[in-house]
Amino acid sequence: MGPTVSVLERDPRDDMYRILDEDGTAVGEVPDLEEETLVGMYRHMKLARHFDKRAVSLQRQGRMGTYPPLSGQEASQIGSAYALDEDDWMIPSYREHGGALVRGLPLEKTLLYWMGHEAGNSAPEEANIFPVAVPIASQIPHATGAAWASKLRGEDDKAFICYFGDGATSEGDFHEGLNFAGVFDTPNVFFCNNNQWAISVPRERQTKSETLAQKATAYGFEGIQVDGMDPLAVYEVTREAVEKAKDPDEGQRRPTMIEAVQYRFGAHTTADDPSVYRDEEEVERWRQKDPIPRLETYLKSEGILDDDRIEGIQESIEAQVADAIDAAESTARPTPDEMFESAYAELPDRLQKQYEQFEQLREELGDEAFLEE
Ligand SMILES: Cc1ncc(C[n+]2csc(CCOP(=O)(O)OP(=O)(O)O)c2C)c(N)n1
Ligand SMILES: [Mg+2]
Repeated sequence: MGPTVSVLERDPRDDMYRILDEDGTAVGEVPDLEEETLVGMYRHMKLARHFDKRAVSLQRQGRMGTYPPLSGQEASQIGSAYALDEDDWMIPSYREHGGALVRGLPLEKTLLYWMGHEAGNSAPEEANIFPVAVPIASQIPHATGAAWASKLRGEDDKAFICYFGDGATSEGDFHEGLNFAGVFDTPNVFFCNNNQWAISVPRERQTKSETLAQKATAYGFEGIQVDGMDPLAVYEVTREAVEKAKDPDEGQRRPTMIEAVQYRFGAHTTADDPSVYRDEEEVERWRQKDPIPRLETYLKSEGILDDDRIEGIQESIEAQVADAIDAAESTARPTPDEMFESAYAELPDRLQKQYEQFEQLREELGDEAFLEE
């Protein structure tokens, strides 16, 4: 049971919605979840954090091409993914490996993707997840379109949650996607990960609006700002938004925009050096809000977790990540012609010609000639 007054009906410029404060004390109504579900959330957050650490290390050792770290963003990813029903759809950006894992995308696939394998892009069918979208905001109109298609089919049992960053709100695709969703009243949840930075561009340079959430008002539906480092608050607002998308009350609009206020602790990707544009002091300030110790303290204070169980969880996630790395690294490396295989069902003439030319060069020069020194 959620609060009696929908949290979504708050003014998006009010203080952001929060359930756990920064030291893990409950300051709002805790969602009525089974203890094991709460432990599951905690485990997934720890797993995402450990995976992240190992993935950055693999990239540094030359065992992976590039990688976008998620540390700091676990509460938003895991809290929102836990709020979805099985038939809902997730439309991610490129940093959503934690949320994707909850949906059933194995860690091995995420590793394969960033190692350059096409196989990393094919999710298990039952996971209901779109492929990674790298062009900023391009996934937003796709999410609106998919939700609209579902509505036109009269399905009424699926919500479509779309993730994007603060930087994406400056793109035309953001406006088009949300405007269309408002007009056609599509079953969407637009989940903005406001992590304060778009690579080196700070949030203040994206918009003069006081909040990003209030942009929803212009599109005619609700927007809410939530503490994105509080997994319980993220769960609650996403749950309400998902329910409303599928089953709105009289006079309610289906779409919602959630602005989850958070911080990425690491670099934008392994190709970025954040020390050139932000102070260590700022990072330290946000580290005080770390979602993992916050949930851990709360669960311990409720007697749901103790040190022994935490140790067991840590051991099991380390083994799980090690297995995923072994599986990914023992997959045969992709062959160069795979580049041409999956973008089109039938290659357009232009690409067919490039493909033939490429094959000819491979035959003449050998694959070694294409490798970097
Ligand atoms: C259309 C487009 N323009 C530029 C880029 C290069 N680029 C990659 S990530 C990024 C910043 C995105 O910031 P934000 O939307 O806040 O997402 P975050 O990575 O912080 O989650 C940019 C400009 C891109 N991928 N696509
Ligand atoms: Mg950002």
